Amino acid sequence: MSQTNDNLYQHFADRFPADASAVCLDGSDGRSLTYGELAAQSARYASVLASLGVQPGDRVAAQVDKSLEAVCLYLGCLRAGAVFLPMNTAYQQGEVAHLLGDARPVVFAVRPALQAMAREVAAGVPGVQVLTLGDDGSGELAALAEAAPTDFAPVQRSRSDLAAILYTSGTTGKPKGAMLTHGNLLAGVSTLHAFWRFVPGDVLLHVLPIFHIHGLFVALHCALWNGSTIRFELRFDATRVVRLLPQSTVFMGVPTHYVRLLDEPGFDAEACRTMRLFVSGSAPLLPDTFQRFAERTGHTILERYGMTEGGMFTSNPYAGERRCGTVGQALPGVSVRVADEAGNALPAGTVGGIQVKGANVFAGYWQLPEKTAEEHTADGYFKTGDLGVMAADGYVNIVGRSKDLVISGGLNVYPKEVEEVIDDMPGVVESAVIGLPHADLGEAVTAVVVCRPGAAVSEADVVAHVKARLAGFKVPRAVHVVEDLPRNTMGKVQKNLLRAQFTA
Ligand code: MLC
Ligand code: AMP
Repeated sequence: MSQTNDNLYQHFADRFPADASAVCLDGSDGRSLTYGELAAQSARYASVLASLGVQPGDRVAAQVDKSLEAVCLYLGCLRAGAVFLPMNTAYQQGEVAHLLGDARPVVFAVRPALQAMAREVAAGVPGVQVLTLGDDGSGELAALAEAAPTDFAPVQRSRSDLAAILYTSGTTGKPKGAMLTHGNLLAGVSTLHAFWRFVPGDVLLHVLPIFHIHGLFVALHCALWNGSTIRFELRFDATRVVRLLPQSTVFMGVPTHYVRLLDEPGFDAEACRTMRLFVSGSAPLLPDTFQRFAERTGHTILERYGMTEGGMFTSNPYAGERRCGTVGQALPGVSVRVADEAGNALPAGTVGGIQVKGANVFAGYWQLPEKTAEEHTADGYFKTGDLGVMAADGYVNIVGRSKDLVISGGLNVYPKEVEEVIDDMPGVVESAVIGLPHADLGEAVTAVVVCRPGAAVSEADVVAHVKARLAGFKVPRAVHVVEDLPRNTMGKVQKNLLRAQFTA
């Protein structure tokens, strides 16, 4: 009996439109790919990876711009049975070095402009081959793909085989690799596709980066599963979005996108006349944004909640009440509970840790079995680090985080990582990094710094120092120099007091 192939690509391909000339990716740079071309191009990338020695289970890292090629490389990885490791294009040398050293990829695809840096980093990582990939069909990988065959049978994969590793930071400041299997991604996309009622003819307006789960595993996957046309915006531009909405039916974004759309004069019910769904997530959607959006457009944003370690956990309903300030109820197939540390579910209305379990929840942290065990309860629930309250009818409110985390424009910034960089500056004794309310970004990274007596460390010095070492979105938007940091009797810095002191 032949074995089912649970390679995620095979499942996508089984659902691609019968008409191979149907448009899949319609890029904002004027380039596009039909479903037939997507199948042929991703086969070429799979062939190239195999010819470079990539075996099933090997990692393939990519720090490339959002592009048609980036999607084909991703799908090529799946087809070749490789494990895809996407990186934020804003990551600096030190951040890239950690990921490469930890994941040990066989191939590292990089933007042509950054190849010198990539090659320098890769020189310290045995076995990695660096190849360039531009966003316009240029680069070494694209040239190899050009000459490769357009057929490649997807490598046999079971649901428990790894499909991707996405790095996510933690309280230790060092990013850990969340391992996602073909089965995790299949469970995620099939649930969301049904729950959000995708229909033939849906057109997704895609504005998110594709190196995080929101843009890659939520938005792109749902559209591919549906065989939809994707208006593929290489960057978010609110004015363009308003222009493209009348040719689209579904939009997914972070709250900052919605705040910026509301600032657009032409954004109204007429611009949204063909739309059937607006989804928000990755950061809290403020009630003010939710309400103003409804008044302006007549649409109620559907807020959902999830995490790199498992995709989506809860969602407001498609047809029922989309309750403002909540992230909805557990998705089908996902168990969500609000519990104490020991894993005892708490009564409705009580604040506790949000814990989740389901086929979409990850397979653990790459080569960190102890950390994986620490983050799970004895009965197999993953501890998200988010604090919430569940109502009697299952709607969840996220009320805070037990993890020390700032979310800026939908991107996570772990204070510890920024503090370590600032503390290394000559003249600095210590620092505390906090998130303060910000109208556009939700939260703004803010540093509070204690200097050595007589040392002159300015805001500009701190900003320049961090900017040279970490991705731009982690750079403090404001720096306050203080005499000392408030501490509790245990010696722990009281960040709540700092937040209160510096909130305008
Ligand atoms: C960019 N910059 C940011 C920033 N994004 N600063 C703080 N926070 C951010 N999020 C800085 C850059 O470093 C640069 O600084 C300047 O802003 C302009 O850069 P840009 O690239 O032109 O910015 P812009 O296009 O305005 O980007 C804003 C944004 C983007 C909101 C469109 O950040 C974005 O796409 N966010 C979505 C992230 C996302 O996909 N999150 C999902 C993660 S998955 P300088 O100094 O160089 O000028 C997840 C799970 C889940 O969370 O539930 O979904
Ligand atoms: P990441 O680790 O980048 O995947 O980010 C996941 C985190 O984003 C979660 O643990 C939450 O803290 C936060 N998050 C995602 N969706 C929402 C939401 N709708 N409301 C509030 N926080 C959210």
